[in-house]
Order: sequence, then C-alpha cells, then structure tokens
Amino acid sequence: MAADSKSGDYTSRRIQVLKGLEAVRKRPGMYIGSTSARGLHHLVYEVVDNSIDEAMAGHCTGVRVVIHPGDIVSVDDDGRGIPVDIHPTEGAPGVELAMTTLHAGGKFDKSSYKVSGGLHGVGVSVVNALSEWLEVEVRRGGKRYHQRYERGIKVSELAMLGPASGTGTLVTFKPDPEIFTVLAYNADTLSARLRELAFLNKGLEIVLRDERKEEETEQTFRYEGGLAEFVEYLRGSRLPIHPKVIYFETSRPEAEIELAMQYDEGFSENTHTFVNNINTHEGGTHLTGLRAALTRTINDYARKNNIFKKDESLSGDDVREGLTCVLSVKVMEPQFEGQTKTKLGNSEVRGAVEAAVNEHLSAFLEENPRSAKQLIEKSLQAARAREAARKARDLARKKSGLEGGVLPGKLADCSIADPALSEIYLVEGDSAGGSAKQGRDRSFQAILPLKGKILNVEKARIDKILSNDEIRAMVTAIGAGIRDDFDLSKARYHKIIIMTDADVDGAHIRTLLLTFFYRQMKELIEAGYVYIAQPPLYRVQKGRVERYAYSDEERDDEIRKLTNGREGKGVSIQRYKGLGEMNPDQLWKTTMDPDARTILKVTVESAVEADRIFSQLMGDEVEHRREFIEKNAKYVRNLDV
Ligand code: 0RA
Repeated sequence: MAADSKSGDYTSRRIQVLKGLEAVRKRPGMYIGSTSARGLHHLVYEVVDNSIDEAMAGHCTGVRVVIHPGDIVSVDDDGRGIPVDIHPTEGAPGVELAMTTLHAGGKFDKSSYKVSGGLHGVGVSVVNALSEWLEVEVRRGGKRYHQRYERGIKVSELAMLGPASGTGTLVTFKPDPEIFTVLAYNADTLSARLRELAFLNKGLEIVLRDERKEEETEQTFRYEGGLAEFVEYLRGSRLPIHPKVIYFETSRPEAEIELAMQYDEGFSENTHTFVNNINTHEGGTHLTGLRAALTRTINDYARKNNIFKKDESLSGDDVREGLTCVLSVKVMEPQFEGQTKTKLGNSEVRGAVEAAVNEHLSAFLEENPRSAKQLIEKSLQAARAREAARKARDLARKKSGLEGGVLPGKLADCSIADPALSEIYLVEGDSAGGSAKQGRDRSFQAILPLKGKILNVEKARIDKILSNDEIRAMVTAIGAGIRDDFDLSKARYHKIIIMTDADVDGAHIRTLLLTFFYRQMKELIEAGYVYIAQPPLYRVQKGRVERYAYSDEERDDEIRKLTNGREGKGVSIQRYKGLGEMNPDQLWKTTMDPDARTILKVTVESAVEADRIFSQLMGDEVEHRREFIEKNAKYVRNLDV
C-alpha cells in the first residue's frame, strides 16, 4: 500500500481512533453481540483470548482471571507482554495501538501466530471502548509499564513504573454502566468457559478467583491430558464400556487435529466440536469428516474381523449411540457460516479430519481388540433397537400414527392454525389439566395433561421411548417428529410451555421433560420454543383485594402493602401446594394470561454443561439427582442449562 501522508499525521490518526471507538460505543451489539449478561461476559473472553493466543504461540503458560469487588475484572498472563516500543509509522507505543485500534487487538503482529482464537476476534480495543476505565500493565525487558484509559480514551501516557521480573500482560477493566444493562459477573458462567479453554489448551493453567465476597474462592484449571480429560469430565457418572479414552492429536497442512472419544452405557450422543477454541454448535466440515470416518472405520473393522452376522451393518446413528466425543481443530483461516456463525465452512478440513480419524481409530481398534469388540457390540444393540423402533413406528403410523393424522385423545387443541401464534401447555396431572382446559383461551392455547412421571429418556433406548404413551402424545401433538426425523418447520406450536407444581415432584417432572426435549428435540430448545410456566406460590387476601406472590419475599411485600406496615393484620394467606388447588379463573389470571403471566424461556447457554447436567441428573446416581433437584427446585429462574 502506498504511504498515505495523512494516515501518518498524528491529528488525523487520533481522529480515526476516536471515530473507531465511538462506533463501538454507539453500536456495542455489533461488536460483542449484546449489552446484557452475554456481552458483559464476552469482555472477559475477549481479553482472555489474547492470552490464549500467546499460549498457542508457545509463549504463555498461565492466565489468571480475578473478579474484584465492584465487578472489576483483571486478566493477567505470563506471555511476552504487549510490545511497548514506539511504532515506526504510527508514532505511538505498540500497547497503545493495541488498546485503541479496532480489529488490531493484540494481534497486530499476526504473522507470529499460527492460528488465533476468539469468535469475534474484535480485539481488546473493543473492551477498552466499553469500559468505564481500563488499565494495562506490561512486564517486558525487565521493566514494568502502565497506562490508563477511560471509555477508550487514554488518560495517561505509557509510563515506566520500575523493574519487573519475568514478562506478561495485566489488563484490568470496569465495564461501563452507560453501556451494559447487567453489570454483575456470574462466576459459574466464567468458570465453565475457562475450564473449557483449559481442556482445549492442554497444559495451560487458568485460574479464576472471585474476590467479591468476604469468602474468596479460587479455582485452578489445568489438564495435562487435554481432550482426553475433557471426555472423562463430560462422561461424568456414565459407565464406560472400554477402559481407555481413544485419543490422538496430529498436525496436517490443512489443520491441527485433536480428538478424544469414549463409549459408555448411555444412549445419547455427546459430541462437541471446536474450531480455534470456539464451540462450533452448528457443526460443519470437521464434524462431517469425523462422522464419515467413524461409520466407515467401525464397519470396515467389524467386517474384516467377522463380527457381523451375514448382512448386518451399522448406520451413523448406531456407531454414535453412547458416544462422548470432543473434536478440536485449529485452522489458519476459518470460515464460519450458519445462523450463529458457529458452523465451519472450510471444505479442505473435511478430508483432513476424515483421513486422520480413519488412520488413528483403525489403529486403536487393531491394537485394542477387546475394546473394539465391546463398542461394536454396543453399536449392534443400537442397530437392533432402531430396527425394532422402525417397526413400532410403522405399526403406529397405521393406527393413530406419530406423524400427521390423528391427534392424541386427551389433547385439547386450540382453534387457530397458525403455529407462530399457538401455544401448548404440558400440564402435570389430570386435575390441573382440567382447570387449565377450562381457564385457557381456547383460540390459541392448547392443553395436554400428562400423567405423573414421564419416562426418563436418559436411561431408555429409542424403541422404548417411542412406545411410551406420554411421549407419543407429546410427539404427535407437537407434530414435528423426533430425533433425526425432527423437522422444526412442522412444529404446530411456537410456544411449548411446561406447567408443573411448585414442589419437588414438579421439579422432577420438569427436569424429565427438559431432558426429553434436550435429547430428542434439541432444535425446539435452540429455536427458543420451550418455556416454563411460573404459577404463584401464595395468594394473599384482605377483604376484597387479592394478590398473588411468586416467592416468599413477594408474599411478605404484599402483606406489608395490604396492611400499611401492620404486619399481616386481617390478611389471609393461602399457600398453593399444587396447580390443582387453583380454580380455572385463578390459573388463567396468574399463570396463563399472556398479559399477566411470567414465563421463562429455556436456553442452552453452554451445551457442554447441559450435557453434563442432564447425564448427571438423569443418569445412574439417584442420590446426586435428588440433591440437585431439591437444591434447585426453587431457583427455577436460573434455568439456563
Ligand atoms: C503482539 C506481539 C507480542 C505480544 C503480544 C501481541 C501479546 C498480546 C497480548 C494480549 C494479552 N496478552 C498478550 N500477550 C502478548 C510480542 C512479540 C514479541 O515479543 O516478539
């Protein structure tokens, strides 16, 4: 590029910088996705990504994240430190350019990195622009440097503070309350992502410290086993069917590839794929390559070793049942596609992954014939169950089928036909179902009462799942099929609202239903169609005035308001133990009327954690499950799984 005399000009460069950061402050969503909790947490990830890049380049062994009182966050690493020398044409220290220049971030020396992480890759300057203040400290060349910014604008020159031992970069920032609607960091959210990053970058030590409360907490994540340990973590309490995690890492011209997998006694597939440390929820070419290789390699091995009976063979679904698997690829120039930009598009990666998995998986099978036999036997059982399910489905299709045609008898459907405007309430118990049927607005609200506990799909195969009456009723009512046959566009309702009692049993049923949707109709959750109703816990009444309360605090508030501070005088309080205690009119007013109700949308914030929670909850450890449900039953508001 020809040297532009203006761009070297100090004043015009300042104007450029200010314009850039102003754009970020004007439309923060464009750069960090949102200004709510998600965007707030994104700030931390953006800074951490720079340290991880330094680690991937082989120059950093540890990252330390601290949440300070006031939700100020610092990220410290032992990398080389951001350069502090004056840039020859820009006339400012490198660190200042990194902090104020859009898209440059810490990566202006991009050639030194093979690959680089970060979904948006917008760089630390965006964090700077969106912080009330940000301070950076660099340790480099035996010295310590410091600079401070406010809302992206430098308020001090880079200053040398004194000597330093070692090298590294410390960034401390306070998210700007003018920008963010939520300012409180959730340590669990940060912890889940930092743990994931530690699994994905083996050997790297990541510390998360929370100093906001009297009692400070600190977690250290460091996994020498990388993805092999990730798979063990994900498998949780499910029992493995072969002792050793299948693991390899390899470097090919198209990509660096790391894979770990293990089969267990469960029935679901738990595969997570990553590209440059980013979870590729929507899959892509790397996942396609992995799947092709799995099916081919296992079939080839079984055929060669005469494990199949005459014309047996295994489908892709068969070889993925009970599989926990993590694939991580690092590519130089990833192309992200799809609705949420989490689908890998690079076509060359498919072949590279397929070849690598073929090679290493067949070697594993050859070297571990006993494990090979066990996992193939497992896949064969899956194949037989699938065949039984197909027959059951064909039979079912003939009489009151799963697809199309006859709706379940106990469904009270709504009268309008537009799915976007229709909702279905899945109601615990026949008596509550009856109240809901009478209380609803039948034009757009359908009611499906469910009998007691539904089947735990975590512990059942597809044939058993499909023969369960409650599940069949739900599948037919929703009308979009199940699993691989699921077609979101056929859903008959865009709101599927789970309505259970506000007690431990209700929480259990709700969890069973969520497990069912997560495992069998995941797209329904991803589309944001699944909700949880919030029935009130109390009715507070004084004379002719009645109020409903959804928590103990609200109840006390209402009592105070109704009695002008005279605690509870003349007030009667009814505690609802179940939905059945409400008459149709009350149920409508408190829980079903769109103008008055609160419903919680179920979202999957971290697929990794969701998989784990469901297998923990619904797996073999009953004790664990009871404990969890009891602990969380009243905290349904945090139902991000
Ligand atoms: C560019 C060049 C060099 C280091 C970094 C960026 C760097 C950035 C960040 C951001 C957070 N931590 C970081 N650590 C390093 C160094 C180039 C060299 O020393 O040769």
